[in-house]
Amino acid sequence: MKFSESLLAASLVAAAVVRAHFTLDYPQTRGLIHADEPTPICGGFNNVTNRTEFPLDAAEIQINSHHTLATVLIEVAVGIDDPSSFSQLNTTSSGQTYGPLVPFNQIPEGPACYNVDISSLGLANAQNGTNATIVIIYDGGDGNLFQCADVTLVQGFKVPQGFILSNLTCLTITGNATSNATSTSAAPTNSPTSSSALTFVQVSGISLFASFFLGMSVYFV
Ligand SMILES: *[C@@H]1O[C@H](CO)[C@@H](O)[C@H](O)[C@H]1NC(C)=O
Ligand SMILES: *[C@@H]1O[C@H](CO)[C@@H](O)[C@H](O)[C@H]1NC(C)=O
Ligand SMILES: *[C@@H]1O[C@H](CO)[C@@H](O)[C@H](O)[C@H]1NC(C)=O
Ligand SMILES: *[C@@H]1O[C@H](CO)[C@@H](O)[C@H](O)[C@H]1NC(C)=O
Ligand SMILES: *[C@@H]1O[C@H](CO)[C@@H](O)[C@H](O)[C@H]1NC(C)=O
Ligand SMILES: *[C@@H]1O[C@H](CO)[C@@H](O)[C@H](O)[C@H]1NC(C)=O
Ligand SMILES: *[C@@H]1O[C@H](CO)[C@@H](O)[C@H](O)[C@H]1NC(C)=O
Ligand SMILES: *[C@@H]1O[C@H](CO)[C@@H](O)[C@H](O)[C@H]1NC(C)=O
Ligand SMILES: [Cu+2]
Repeated sequence: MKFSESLLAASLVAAAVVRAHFTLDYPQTRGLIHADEPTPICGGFNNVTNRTEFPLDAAEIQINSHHTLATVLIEVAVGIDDPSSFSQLNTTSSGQTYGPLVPFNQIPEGPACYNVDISSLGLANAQNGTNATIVIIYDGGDGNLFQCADVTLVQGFKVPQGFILSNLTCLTITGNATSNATSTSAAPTNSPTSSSALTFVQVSGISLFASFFLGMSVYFV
C-alpha cells in the first residue's frame, strides 16, 4: 500500500530525527534538548547554570555521535563568562585572536574522545581560575548542531574517576585536519596563522558558516 508505506517512511524519519544528533558527554553540557541543538551557539541554552572545573592544560573532551559520519569542530571562549557570538570563540576580551581548540575532523558513529590543551592556544588570559566555554560544532548531515560546556580552567586538574569513559582512545587532531579523526598524530598545532580551519572563523554570519561547513564535509568525502 502506497499510503501505509509512506506513513511508515515518515515515522521512520521521525524516529531517526529523535534518535539522531549527538551528545556532549564530558565536560558536562550546559543542556541538551535534541530539537534545539541547531540553535547557535549553545543548542538553545543561553545562560550559564553549572560551571565545572576543567584542566587548563592536558584534558579530554568526549562526545557521542549518532550519525554514520560527522564533521566536528571544537572552539572555546576564554575569559568571557557567557559568550553569545561566534566572534567570542576566536577573540579574547583584550583582542587576542586564536584558532579552534580542535580543528575540523570527521568521526564515525559512536563515542569519540579528543585530546585538548587550552594552555597551548597561547592566550594571555588563560590562567588558573579563568572561566571558559567550550563549544562543540557538529554536522552529521542534517545541519550544524551545537553543545556548550561552561568550565573554570584549573591548572593540573585531575578529572574525578567516573566522569569520563576511561577506555576510549582520545584523538589528537592537528593543524589543518584534512583526514578522518581515526588517524591521530603528535602535538596539537592550533597556530592561528597556519590553519585552514581558521578560514572558518573568519567567515561572518551563520549562513556562510553553514555553507562552509557543508563544503568541508564534501571536502572530507
Ligand atoms: C538568561 O539571561 C538573560 C540575559 O542575559 C535574561 O534576560 C534571561 O531571563 C535569562 N534566562 C533565564 C532562563 O534565566
Ligand atoms: C548541575 O549539575 C548537577 C550535578 O551534575 C546536576 O544534578 C544538575 O541537574 C545540574 N543542573 C543543571 C541546571 O544543569
Ligand atoms: C572570528 O569569528 C568571527 C565570526 O565567525 C569572524 O567574523 C571574525 O572575522 C573572526 N576573527 C578572526 C580574527 O578570525
Ligand atoms: C589553581 O587554583 C586552584 C583553585 O583556586 C588552587 O587550589 C590551586 O592551588 C591553583 N593552582 C596553581 C598551580 O596555582
Ligand atoms: C566565573 O563564572 C562564575 C559563575 O559561573 C562567576 O561567579 C565568577 O565570577 C566568574 N569568574 C570570573 C573571574 O569572572
Ligand atoms: C568500554 O567499556 C564499556 C563498559 O565497560 C564496554 O561496554 C565497551 O565495550 C568498552 N569499549 C571498548 C572499546 O573496549
Ligand atoms: C574518511 O572516512 C570515510 C568513511 O569511512 C572514507 O570514505 C574517506 O575516504 C575517509 N577520508 C580520508 C581522508 O581518510
Ligand atoms: C595548512 O594549510 C595552509 C594553507 O593551505 C598551509 O600554508 C600550511 O602549511 C598547512 N599547515 C599544515 C600543518 O599542514
Ligand atoms: Cu542529527
